[in-house]
Amino acid sequence: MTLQNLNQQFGIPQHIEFREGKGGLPTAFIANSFASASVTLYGAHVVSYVPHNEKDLLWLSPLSAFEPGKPIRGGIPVCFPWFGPHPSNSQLPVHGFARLQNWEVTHTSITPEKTTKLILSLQDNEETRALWPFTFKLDLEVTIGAQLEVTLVIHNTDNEAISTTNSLHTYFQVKNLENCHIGGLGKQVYYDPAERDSGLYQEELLLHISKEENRRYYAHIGECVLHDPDIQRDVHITKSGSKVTVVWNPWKETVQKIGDIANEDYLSFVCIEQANTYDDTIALEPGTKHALGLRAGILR
Ligand code: TA6
Repeated sequence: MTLQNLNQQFGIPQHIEFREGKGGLPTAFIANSFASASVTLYGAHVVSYVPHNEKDLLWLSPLSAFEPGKPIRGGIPVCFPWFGPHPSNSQLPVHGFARLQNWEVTHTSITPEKTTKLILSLQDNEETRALWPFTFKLDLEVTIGAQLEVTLVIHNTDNEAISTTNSLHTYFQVKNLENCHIGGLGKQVYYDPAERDSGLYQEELLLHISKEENRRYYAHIGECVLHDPDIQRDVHITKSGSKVTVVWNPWKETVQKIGDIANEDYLSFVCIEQANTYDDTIALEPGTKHALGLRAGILR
């Protein structure tokens, strides 16, 4: 659909407009009395969410590609139908194909609370069926208000049961990660892939990151709070439909192997991801669905 058609069918004056964004990608630009945000149709990728008078909650790498076939680095990548490397075929795209597909706009509206809602959808196609032989439909529902709300709804439209791991791989922006703490993960158990996913225990209440971390808290359903003292803000992050929370930062050595993150930028973000993986793999019978939700906002 052309940008003109998108605006005719789904544009809402003073709320949502479709324009070319970075790399010329068709992008939904949302602005209302609470915040502004942008979402690319490629990947259904929320690339920015800026509450009024605040800095962006999300981090977007200045070195990110914005071109079909490559994932966007930052914002909220949608990982589906597998999280991380494919379990048996390392040739297949890491974190699945959803972030590499063009999604369609299927709904826009103003809610009774005057927030703005956008739904992007993806159905199986020849390319996805070559990688994963099932029919499915995904809806990514994004609501922009005083908080950012994102829900990934996975519909099994196949005649067979499907099984998927997935995540909202959210990159939060911070001023300097060395000064930040994450609350809500104390006294929790986690796996670390570098330790062969052996179970580890976080004794301390606040997590302070001072090295590469890839913690998969596999029984965590509660809130996380990202404390950023340098900009005096606490970002509250809650979720639904997920029992796994992942905290990832590559730190100064591994970042040098990642082409689309500048070496010094590892201190500008931390990923706090809402995931379904390990024992929380989602099995869906034909005709059923699962919703994975994220809500993030600033409380002072
Ligand atoms: O969720 C953490 C993780 O799986 C890490 O292992 C790291 O590879 C990261 O995601 C980024 O993956 P990407 O494919 O976007 O480079």
